[in-house]
Amino acid sequence: MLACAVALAADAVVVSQRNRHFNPDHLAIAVGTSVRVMNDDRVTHHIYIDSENMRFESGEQPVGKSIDLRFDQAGRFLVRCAIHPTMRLEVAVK
Ligand SMILES: [Cu+2]
Repeated sequence: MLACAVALAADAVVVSQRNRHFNPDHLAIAVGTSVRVMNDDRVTHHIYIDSENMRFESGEQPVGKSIDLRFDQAGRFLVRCAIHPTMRLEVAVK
């Protein structure tokens, strides 16, 4: 079972951006997990996290570009897009 837990933590989780939504838009992951956010949309995105214990800013994320986010702290984080304010990806890390 330990090997299984380690494999889970090391696996990259992939989130797609399509039609100006994150899919999936909720994640529950272990501390240390990387999340790859892939722009499968037809428009540029610009993702950011602005929380007390994690700040991130992707800059322009053109179509086809992926961004890797690594969550090293437990907590709940909201990934948003600076261009499309309705885009929300909730990430629960524990
Ligand atoms: Cu966007």
